[in-house]
Amino acid sequence: MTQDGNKNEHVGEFFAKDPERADFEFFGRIANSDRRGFLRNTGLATMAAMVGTAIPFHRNMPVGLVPAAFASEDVLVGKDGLTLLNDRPVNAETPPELLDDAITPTSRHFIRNNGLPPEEADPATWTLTVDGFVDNPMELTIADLRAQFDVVTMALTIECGGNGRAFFDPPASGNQWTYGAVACSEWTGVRLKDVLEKAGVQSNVVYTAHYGADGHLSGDADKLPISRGLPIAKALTDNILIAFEMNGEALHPMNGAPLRLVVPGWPGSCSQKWLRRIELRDQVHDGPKMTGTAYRVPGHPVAAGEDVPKEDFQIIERMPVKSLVTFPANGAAIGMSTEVRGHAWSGDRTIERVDISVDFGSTWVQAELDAPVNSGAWQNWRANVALPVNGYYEIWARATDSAQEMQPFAINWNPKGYLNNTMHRVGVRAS
Ligand SMILES: Nc1nc2c(c(=O)[nH]1)N[C@H]1C(S)=C(S)[C@@H](COP(=O)(O)O)O[C@H]1N2
Ligand SMILES: [Mo]
Repeated sequence: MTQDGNKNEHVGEFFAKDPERADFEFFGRIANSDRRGFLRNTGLATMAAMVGTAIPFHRNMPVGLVPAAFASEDVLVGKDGLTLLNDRPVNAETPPELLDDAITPTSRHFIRNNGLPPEEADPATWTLTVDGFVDNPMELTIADLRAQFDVVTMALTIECGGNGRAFFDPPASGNQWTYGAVACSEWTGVRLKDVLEKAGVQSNVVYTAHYGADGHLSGDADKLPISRGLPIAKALTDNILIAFEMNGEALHPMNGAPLRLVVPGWPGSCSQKWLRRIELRDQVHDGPKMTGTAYRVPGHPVAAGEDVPKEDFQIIERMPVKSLVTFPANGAAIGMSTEVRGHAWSGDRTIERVDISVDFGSTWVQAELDAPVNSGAWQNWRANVALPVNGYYEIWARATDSAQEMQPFAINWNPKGYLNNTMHRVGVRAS
């Protein structure tokens, strides 16, 4: 698999091709002389999550052994039905029909890794450093966070900036996400704002910088895979969490255990996983994947395929208005009358309406739309559609947000394939 491979690969196939490498990539397991290799920490937790329970005899498992449970099912990376886009680093997305729940179960939350998850992720000894231009630099354990700040639970939407990249023409390099690099789980943690205020934000601060514990793909310990930040005004809004629980349980190892940021409505890359340090800076952060063309788009519309000078690129802030049809599934056979449902979201805004068409956009019906359960959560919608005669239909969904921005029909092309918020189309056969 190449970095920008189009081919989807299931974990079983990956193990079949090169079992020892697969074992290392997924579980960090390296064979010793008798082909045994200990599964430790994250690796063991990942495998246990993948099979759904503890593995009492894991010490006896030969390296490269395909757990039989994976071979027969579409099970991926501790997850349920995710599509693997890349194995190094591990990137996997969720088919839209598996995102039907109002709150995304952990097993269906996508995975976007830029590097290698840390080996050691012990919540008891993990610390978070807050430093830079602050009055009181702090080093906090997770127990300190729980004891010193309000602990809150919020449903928050994370969408990768590159979700929908697969549909750009000419194609853009990077993970070929289709629809499923988005999720809205329930996160428990403390507000970033409360922690920054306790540290004392100095008047010259303009940006945060986030540092995680994951390793660079090169193995070079001095290199970070990704370190991004936020304008300080955004960092001080009250729906950004430093989270230590996901859906009422410890974070999944691939989703940043034991501690991560969750910044709803902005590119997922702002939500640093395996969070070790937040630094306050007197200039815009310039860490890996903050500069050049990473998570940046031209500040003006460009023609498809156009060469854009580097200086025209600007950092992506809020994610645009978007919706997903989660029922029925693309390709489904349905009855003549069906409920259609899904979610809609727009960074830093609310959704005002969702319209559905079953006749290629000629006519639209307005869906019933729920308010967000809290600021930063996606909104659920549903509509009943009755179809006139047997045949093939496309269900289109189009969300409009509180600033009257509407999802486009055609992609606004950009060189790296970010921010694709075109309408979701689902093909069905009705009889
Ligand atoms: N430390 C660290 N944090 C990270 C990343 C990463 O590679 N390393 N990937 C980012 C990107 S690009 C996205 S889209 C989200 C994805 O979160 P998830 O893997 O929990 O779905 O995590 C972000 N946080
Ligand atoms: Mo991302």
